[in-house]
Amino acid sequence: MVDKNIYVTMPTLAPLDDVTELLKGVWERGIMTHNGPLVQCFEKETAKFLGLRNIVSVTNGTIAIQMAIRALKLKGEIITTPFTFIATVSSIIWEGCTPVFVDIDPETLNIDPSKIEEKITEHTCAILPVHVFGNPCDMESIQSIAKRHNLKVIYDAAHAVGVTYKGKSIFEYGDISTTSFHATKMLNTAEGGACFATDDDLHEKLKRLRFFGFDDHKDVVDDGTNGKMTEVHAVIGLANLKYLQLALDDRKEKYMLYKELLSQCPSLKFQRINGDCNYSYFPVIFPTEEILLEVEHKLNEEGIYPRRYFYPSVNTFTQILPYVEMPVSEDIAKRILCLPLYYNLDLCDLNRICSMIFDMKI
Ligand code: T4K
Repeated sequence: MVDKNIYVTMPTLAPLDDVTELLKGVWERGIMTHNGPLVQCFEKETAKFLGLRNIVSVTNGTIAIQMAIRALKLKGEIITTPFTFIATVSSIIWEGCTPVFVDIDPETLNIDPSKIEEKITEHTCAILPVHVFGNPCDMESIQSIAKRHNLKVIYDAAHAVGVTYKGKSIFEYGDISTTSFHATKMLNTAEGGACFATDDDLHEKLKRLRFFGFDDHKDVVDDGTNGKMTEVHAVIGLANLKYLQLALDDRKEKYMLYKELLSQCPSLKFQRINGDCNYSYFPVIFPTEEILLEVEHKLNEEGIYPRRYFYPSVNTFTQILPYVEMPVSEDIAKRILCLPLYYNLDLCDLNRICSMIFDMKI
């Protein structure tokens, strides 16, 4: 049954024939996992596309963050943003560290570097910012704060596949960057993710960590986990990788069209992009939560389902964390809505969504 509703996103999928062709090889070899040939090929081809040397593919973007924390042997407080998906923060907690929130910049929606130093204590071991919606953080400021205080930096780049910053891949900044290849991301392996270390020893360590901590001789030399990507996920990734540039170009075109059309509504605000972006989401900031809810309701009536990424602000999850006020993040979280944006989104539907919002005269 074909679902005619329009959701916030849909995976960009290669033609099924591309996938079955690759799957045949998996069936013939019978190698399903444990760093098989297609996982290695996926890593090589993805690294080539992104202009990178080091990539360690893993099972998802959450385990990628956990492995990064473990690889850097972090203990104590990790400074992060409250305007993110819960996985950023739960990974910190799962690794036995304490998340310490720093509020965001209301324009870029990324962590506000001018507020980081006041949160640094003798227990702070790292900064873990997020490139929210693929928008690069102010990495110069973050790196210089980290250097001054001898802190590690992990960038949660779950949204940032394909983003470059100052001429190189965004994954080449900090000590480690992590990403997600979840079905909803720019490049998807259904479930999947990766770690990108800027140091070769760390890269080798991450490879061991994803494989129970084994070295090449099957000695356990690190405190590892099971983070291995399977051959089937690598098949999906390899097939989709061929269409990544097409998807990136398409996404940018649609983002720009949305922005042009919605700029006619003077009260709407958009994320300020810091240089390059992959335009993986189209977030709109409404003047009030009431107006957002009215727009959401009207779109829902037409079978259109935008999403409130990220709502509520993560610092308000009091079941798992003590509440600390984060006024900017809490305010933005209430007023932000991501409109449908994906490769198969029909331009007529995009125009229709914009007209519906425009007609509300907000
Ligand atoms: N860091 C950040 C900053 C993140 O945003 C995320 C994940 C992570 C870390 C962790 O990475 P992973 O461990 O997930 O690899 C989604 C994703 O599950 C999650 O990956 C993502 N961020 C988060 C922002 O969004 P939901 O709750 O929106 O998923 P769901 O099922 O409601 O899907 C949204 C829409 O996408 C649906 O309305 C329809 C469409 N869809 C979804 C799936 C799963 C499809 O068309 N096909 C599908 O298979 O979480």
